[in-house]
Amino acid sequence: MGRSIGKLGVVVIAICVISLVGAVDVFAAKKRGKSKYKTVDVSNGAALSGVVTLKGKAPAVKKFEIGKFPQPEFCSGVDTKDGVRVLNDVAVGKGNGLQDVVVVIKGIKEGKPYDLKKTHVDMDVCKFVVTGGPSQFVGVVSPTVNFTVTNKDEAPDPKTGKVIGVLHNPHSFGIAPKKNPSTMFNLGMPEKGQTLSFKKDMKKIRRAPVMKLQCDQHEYMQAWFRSVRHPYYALVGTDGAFSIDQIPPGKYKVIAWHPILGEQTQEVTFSAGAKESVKFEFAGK
Ligand SMILES: [Cu+2]
Repeated sequence: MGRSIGKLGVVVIAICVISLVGAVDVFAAKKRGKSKYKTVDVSNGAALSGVVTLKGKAPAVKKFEIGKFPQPEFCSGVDTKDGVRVLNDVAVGKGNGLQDVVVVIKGIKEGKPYDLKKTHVDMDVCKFVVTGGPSQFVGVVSPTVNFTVTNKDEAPDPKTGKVIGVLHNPHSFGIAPKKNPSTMFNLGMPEKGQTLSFKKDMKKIRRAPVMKLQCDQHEYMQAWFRSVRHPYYALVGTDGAFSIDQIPPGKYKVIAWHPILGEQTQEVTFSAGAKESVKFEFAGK
């Protein structure tokens, strides 16, 4: 029975397998190509400037009893009063400027160079500090860009008095609309000076536009990130203002995203060399 396939059968099966592997390969390449950004010369590009503001009062700050979490003495070194650690996750600056907002022009496939090298976060006095500015609470991530975290904390051990590293446990979640948050990485970091790199895990952000970072030891340690695939984004300054240049002419959706207040979209048409401006206003209480 086993011999009944014969030589012709083996050849046919081999051809089928080769074609199938080839087809999968072509499909994967197409998929990769679709999301890949290309650098090209942008002559006479357009520019966008704008401001993001909050109308009304900011929601109340989040409060945490510092004594409920490990190393309360050391961790009360920042943002803490009378035993209460404060997380100000809707911060407003000059002229009601809303801080910690990422503005992204969507759908640009080619244009000016994209030079995001990495995203780095320090854990400093039990606080996530997003480096590179202007926000320390919000940053950007990309599926192809490394994400690194450094633990800068040490404190006396409550039992022995010996100075040891403060254990932090950075835990990140990919957050997509209508889906439950899913873990991207989750690792304990007990040593001062320890740096971990999460490059592979960042690929998971392809399925979610937003990443939340929290510490499983200290709930008040939180930071947020928006996924970007090209250089046409900006983080607003402490006054809520931003600008983006060298935009290839075209009609695009511009989004303003705040981790707590959500997302707004406006459509903007850019002609060559034009200077456009937009205003985003989020509603407070
Ligand atoms: Cu921690």
